[in-house]
Amino acid sequence: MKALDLTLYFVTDSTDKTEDEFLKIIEEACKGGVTLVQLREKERSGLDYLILSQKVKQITDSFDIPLIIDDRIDIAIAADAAGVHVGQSDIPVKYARQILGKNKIVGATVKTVEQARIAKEEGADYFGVGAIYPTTTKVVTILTEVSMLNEIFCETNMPVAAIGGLNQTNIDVLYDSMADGIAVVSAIMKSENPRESARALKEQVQNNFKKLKKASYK
Ligand code: TZP
Ligand code: MG
Repeated sequence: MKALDLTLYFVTDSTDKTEDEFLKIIEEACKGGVTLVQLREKERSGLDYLILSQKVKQITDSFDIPLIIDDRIDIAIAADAAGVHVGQSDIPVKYARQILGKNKIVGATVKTVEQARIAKEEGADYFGVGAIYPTTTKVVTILTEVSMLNEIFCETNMPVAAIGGLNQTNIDVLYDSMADGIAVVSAIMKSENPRESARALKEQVQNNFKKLKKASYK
């Protein structure tokens, strides 16, 4: 398994895009330097999800970027993705880990310290915490404070990606946080120039996030 890097986690949404447009955005995002890609599809049949994930994996593989599949362990296995991301109403981390084995990535959405402790104990590799800001992406979520993200990190010492409504104009709220990076949909997916948006976001995170700044001093 390639080392997990949450600096700029691109979560995709193919809504309102042709397949060509969608795949092109993923390629551009990879060129811009995203460090992890998650294919997040809510409406597709198993077959469609699998075929799309195979196409996306061809792209991410060519940049050596791990591909995570949202919700569906079966699709992650069939596509030989790097792992899966599960929420609180998906298959619990315990079973995802059991099914996927120790060499795949299992990410979990957590909003409380209790959820984080359980997910860690069950074998999660990282947490997604949010929504930090309201989001226009279709998701059932509630706002989660940066202070909660910090608490989750302090109580579990796990890698944490902040998510929800994040873009270049508002991620300063995370500069002093314990986040290892950001997960974004719209900031890249809806950008006029996904490559440049990815590049600029990554630079901003690397230069300003407390944990990443420290890492680069080593
Ligand atoms: N989980 C919490 S917020 C969110 C998910 C999947 C959507 C984030 O999308 P955007 O467009 O970056 O706000
Ligand atoms: Mg889910």
